Amino acid sequence: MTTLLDTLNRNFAIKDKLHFVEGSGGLIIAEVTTQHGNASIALQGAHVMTFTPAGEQPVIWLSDFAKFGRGKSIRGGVPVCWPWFGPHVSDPKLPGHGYARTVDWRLIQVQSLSDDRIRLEFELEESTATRAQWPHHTPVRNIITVGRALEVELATTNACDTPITIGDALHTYFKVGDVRRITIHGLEGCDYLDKVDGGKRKQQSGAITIGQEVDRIYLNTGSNCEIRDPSLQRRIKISSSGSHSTVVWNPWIEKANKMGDFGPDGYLGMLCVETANAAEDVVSLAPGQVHRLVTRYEVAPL
Ligand code: TA6
Repeated sequence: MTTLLDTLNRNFAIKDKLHFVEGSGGLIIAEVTTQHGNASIALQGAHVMTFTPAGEQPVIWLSDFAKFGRGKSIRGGVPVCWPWFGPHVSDPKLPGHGYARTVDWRLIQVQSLSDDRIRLEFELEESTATRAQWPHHTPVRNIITVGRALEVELATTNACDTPITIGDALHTYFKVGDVRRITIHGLEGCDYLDKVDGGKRKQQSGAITIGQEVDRIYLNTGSNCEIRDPSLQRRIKISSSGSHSTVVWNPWIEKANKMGDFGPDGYLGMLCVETANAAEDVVSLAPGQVHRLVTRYEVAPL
């Protein structure tokens, strides 16, 4: 019996660059190897799990205590939040951050690009289960390019004959040496909703530091950001387009323990800086319109 794994390796594998394996929890994983950087991507959720540039520490954080399984969200990597961000606007029974990250995506094409980059394009597989949560025809693709930098593009098409409102995010977990020592630059002066303080609207003064639970939606900003990490002696440069919000999150001790898949002190080694359209920044797509949420991660010396 030909398995999906056999079919993927027959149709898309590239010697020494791309192959597919069965990972924990029965998830199918694309393993990408280039001279400039390596990555692993679960087909479920088109979920980048790891990204490590050549000669560097991993850029993307994946919890050592992450739980893997069909229909389960993964603690770490680049979860795709779509077609809403956070709790569903009216139905609390629907999954937080939408369903995209826990359903199957189909691999549409693989390209071997110049300077040894590899690009994989996935499309969410609609089903009765997804249509029950989202009765609109809005095909969505996730296009992931692996090289010295990691590029992710979430492209939504409104194939309906009426306008559709989408909330989305690339909910990226970055690996840091010690979250208490990092600073985040690029959001100075921006308004944000402080979810740790009742959602109050505040304004950012100076660089962002993390010394307690932080859960903020920075609004009306398409700014590029930078994480400066003195422990790992590096900067992570985050550039984006098609994004009007940036979410900054670290659960700190109590929330991380409650979530149960960070492990002891896991919170110290991670930081989420999410390229998003959330809260008042959700996007309205006219019929036929394509919305592209794009982000790019690259490391540089501090
Ligand atoms: O993006 C920050 C956030 O909305 C936090 O409030 C927290 O819920 C986090 O996402 C993780 O959510 P998850 O559903 O992945 O556990």
